[in-house]
Amino acid sequence: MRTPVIAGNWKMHKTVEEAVDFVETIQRSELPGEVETVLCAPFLALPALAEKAKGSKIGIGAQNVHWEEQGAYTGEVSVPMLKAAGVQYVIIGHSERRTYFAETDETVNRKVKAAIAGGLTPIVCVGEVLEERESGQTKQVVQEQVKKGLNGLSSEEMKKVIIAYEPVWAIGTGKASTAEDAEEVISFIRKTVADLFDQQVANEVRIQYGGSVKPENIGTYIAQPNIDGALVGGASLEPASFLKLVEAAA
Ligand code: G2H
Repeated sequence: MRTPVIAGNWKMHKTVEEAVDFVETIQRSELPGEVETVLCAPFLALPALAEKAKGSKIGIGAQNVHWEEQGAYTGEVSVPMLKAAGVQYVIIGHSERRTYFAETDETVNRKVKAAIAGGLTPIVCVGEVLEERESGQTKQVVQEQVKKGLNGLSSEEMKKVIIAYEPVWAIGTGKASTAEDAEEVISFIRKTVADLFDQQVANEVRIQYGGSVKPENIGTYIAQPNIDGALVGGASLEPASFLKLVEAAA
């Protein structure tokens, strides 16, 4: 009932030319219609990618955004700027931004609200660090991130959000969470959404897994009833690997 989303998070990889080459390569293959396919690229590549992907099954996303529309915020990019460039999605609150750029649940919340108000689909990342997992706090941590990050949204707004559960210890480490563990946390996140909003919203909202997803393991995640696709870093950088991920989700 929920359309799975496979989103590549290229992080700080690819020049404009490399990004365009990538899209041209994957456009030579038939993408399955029943999977929402998204590429989240560095800002510089976004206008060219959005132009290339226009009218195709590929959606284009940014990896960050500011909550104000304009102003004296050196180095930042706003929702209307992304919209004008043809961007449709934005990753918000990735753990790398929380860790290296001091993002908090409060800034995540402002960004989510701005994204939705401006017509972008937010992909909101939550996840625990290793010490939190080892001390049994995973559910408490993700519940807090979901509550604060999505605070104040209406049910209709919440249905537009995509949540990505990314255990921080599994990111780029090759140590993926098992599909069963990811399913347990993701079904808990869905229950949290039901408690905060209502059951219908919880049934509709897409929740992805992220953290060392590869063509070899994606099938195990997709097979879980509550996992609606993946947010993929390293394995999204090569067209052949990315295509395998999309095909596996169909
Ligand atoms: C988690 C993920 C993409 P990777 O950050 O968001 O990266 O697949 O390389 O672990």
